[in-house]
Amino acid sequence: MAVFEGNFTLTNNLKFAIVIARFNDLVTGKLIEGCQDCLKRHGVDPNPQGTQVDYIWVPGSFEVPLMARQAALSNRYDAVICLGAVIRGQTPHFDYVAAEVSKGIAAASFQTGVPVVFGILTTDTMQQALERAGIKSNLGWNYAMNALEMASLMRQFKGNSSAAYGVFDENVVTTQALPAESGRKITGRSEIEHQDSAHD
Ligand code: INI
Repeated sequence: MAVFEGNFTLTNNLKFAIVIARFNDLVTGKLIEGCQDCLKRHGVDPNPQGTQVDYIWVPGSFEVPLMARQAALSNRYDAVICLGAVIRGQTPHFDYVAAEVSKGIAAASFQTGVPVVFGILTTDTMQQALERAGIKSNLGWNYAMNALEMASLMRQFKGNSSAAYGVFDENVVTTQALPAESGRKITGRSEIEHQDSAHD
């Protein structure tokens, strides 16, 4: 038997997408800085002109899951980091937006087999959000750590022939009925990749 565990050192080949909501960009801009700082200190080049990190901007947190899923399906990234800030004080829609974005991000990860990190702050006030985005601590750093760990864990798991990766992945995909719009039954990872590349 084996133990699988992510590490934070073999990072120079890892690739990430960061999907960021513009809404509350005072907060999300700070989360990006925390992410970049963490990635850089662990050997990942966060430069958008470089080869390791792409940045995808969307209007608000509600739109994050769609682009996270697209990024995961593109087969370009080891992990996707989602950044947003949903603040209760600003809208009666808080509960709807917060619920949809959390469900959507979980679905994007399960459906694609790619780690998708939930980096959406849900707070009562702007003050609380800012405290988590740099004033007290910066959770952007933690989200990047989660992405590094999951990216390296997935690489190890896929690379180990004794791990039942294909069976595991096939179960996840078929039970999540992905993607509904295709009208085709998806039976495994290779077919998802094939289907996605047809849209590129
Ligand atoms: N989007 C956020 O990211 N955070 C919020 O706090 C927020 N509020 O307060 O409404 C918000 N709304 C926009 C939403 O995410 C969508 O962009 C919009 O509804 C269009 O689909």
